[in-house]
Amino acid sequence: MHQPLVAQMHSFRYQPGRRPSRPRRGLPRRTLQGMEQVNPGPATPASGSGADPDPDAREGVTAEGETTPADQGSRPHDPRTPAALVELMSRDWDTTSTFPDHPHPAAPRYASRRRALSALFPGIHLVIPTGAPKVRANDTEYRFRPGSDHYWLTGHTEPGGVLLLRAGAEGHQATLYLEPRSDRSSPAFFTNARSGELWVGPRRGVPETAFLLGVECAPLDGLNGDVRGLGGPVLLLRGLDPEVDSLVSAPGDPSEERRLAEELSELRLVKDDHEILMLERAVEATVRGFEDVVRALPEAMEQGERVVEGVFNLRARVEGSDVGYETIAASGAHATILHWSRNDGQVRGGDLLLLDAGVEGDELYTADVTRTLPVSGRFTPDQRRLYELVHRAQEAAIAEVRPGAAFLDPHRAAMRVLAEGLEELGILPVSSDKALAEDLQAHRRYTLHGTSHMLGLDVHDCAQAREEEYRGGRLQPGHVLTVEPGLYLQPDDLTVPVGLRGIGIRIEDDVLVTEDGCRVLSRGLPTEPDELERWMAGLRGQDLQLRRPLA
Ligand SMILES: [Mn+2]
Repeated sequence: MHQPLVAQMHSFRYQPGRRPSRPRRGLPRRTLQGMEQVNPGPATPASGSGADPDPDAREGVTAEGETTPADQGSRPHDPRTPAALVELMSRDWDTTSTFPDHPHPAAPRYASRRRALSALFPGIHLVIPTGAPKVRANDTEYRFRPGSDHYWLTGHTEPGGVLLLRAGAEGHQATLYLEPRSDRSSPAFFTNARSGELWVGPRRGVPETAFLLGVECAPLDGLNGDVRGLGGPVLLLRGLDPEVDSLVSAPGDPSEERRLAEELSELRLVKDDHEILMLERAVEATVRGFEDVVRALPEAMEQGERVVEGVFNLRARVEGSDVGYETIAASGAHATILHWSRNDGQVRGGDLLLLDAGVEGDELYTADVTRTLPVSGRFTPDQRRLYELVHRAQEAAIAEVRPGAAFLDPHRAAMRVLAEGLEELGILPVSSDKALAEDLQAHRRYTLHGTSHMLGLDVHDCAQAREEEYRGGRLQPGHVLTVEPGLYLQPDDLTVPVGLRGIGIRIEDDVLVTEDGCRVLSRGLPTEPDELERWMAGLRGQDLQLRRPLA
């Protein structure tokens, strides 16, 4: 039986009819009737009210022997369910169908992606899981986010799904395995807190998903037998769902299995028109999130970086699925810490606030944008000098983005500008030419990271693509990448003039490679320093406006 890992843990820990009992010390406990009674132990049958000494027990709850066997997914604090209640709950529901009205408009696109993958692996069965829910603490989980490759191939969004592409004489036959509905046709709809529809809301079932997404679907519990029954080689996208991982043994040569992840990443490098539209929408929502943050700066100066994160993330929930990655709300010297996402510091009037954040839209494509803002609305002369240097580096990098350019050309252009600027500031210990040499890279003490990565369903998209197709490859129309040079002068760096220490600046835009050059998708947020100050001044005094602008 295949179940997501967490479900398996539940069923392992809490067997039907056997609630784990708390440690008992055998001391007399007061019953409801005020009688002293020695703990009767879990095997003692209850006999009317007051007989069960468990304070969690409620009136009407009967002995363990009468507990429904369908309570898989119940937690220790849930009341036990008598058979009579199961019977009562199981009848008198309106059975009007909730079948989808029409197939998903993107269904043909998912099918053609599966065909493209199929063509690369003739005669090899492919297994692509979406992943299981992840535990946050105890019995609470993070909100589920589908695995990007699985989603890209199916459009399926529910946890635990597995796509099987069965190799045959004429390509692959696709089957999407998913958990059937836990609807009112079985008591689990109210006894299973993990998947019962009274607890988690209606889900899409097997026939509904097959109709909606245009792919053959089957119940998840058939996966195990079907995978074991496959003849011939099987490749699995490993690391997403531990239980599926255990179904397929790794091939002797690990590069065989890696090839599946590589090919998927490489197929996702060039975005189609719809993907570009989704990225544009995510960027537009992100622009509004940055506007929200500027409006909230007075509050942030009272309550700190948490306000910045919270306000941006509110926009992400209002307009999309979530944030595409942990928001970085880094004020003052926190801006020199690349992945500052604790966001629990202060925001002071003279600080620069580095905000690196992206809305992930309803179809899971994410923006990834950074602006570095003077909290007061005006740069100090030192801040402006450094900001202008990073801005020049970013302009030089964007000028290199065009079809046929090396992926690293924008990075090299940005590093040249930054190294020369650091030399002029007297910070580099050697000349910029020497610093830029492959065997030294001295400027990187202050620039730290690469300038670009691909962007799409994942913030660091297509991460498994081979070197020669990505980092060492050439840009093509339909690539979407970030351009994000930064300068980070650590507060404790003795090579930096005292007045410049603790300043961190990054400017990041999302850029689409077009037929003849590029288009900056995030132009809605200014980067030039005077424009940035004017943009901030224009938002000053405005209240938060959560409504989406009318299209
Ligand atoms: Mn980025």
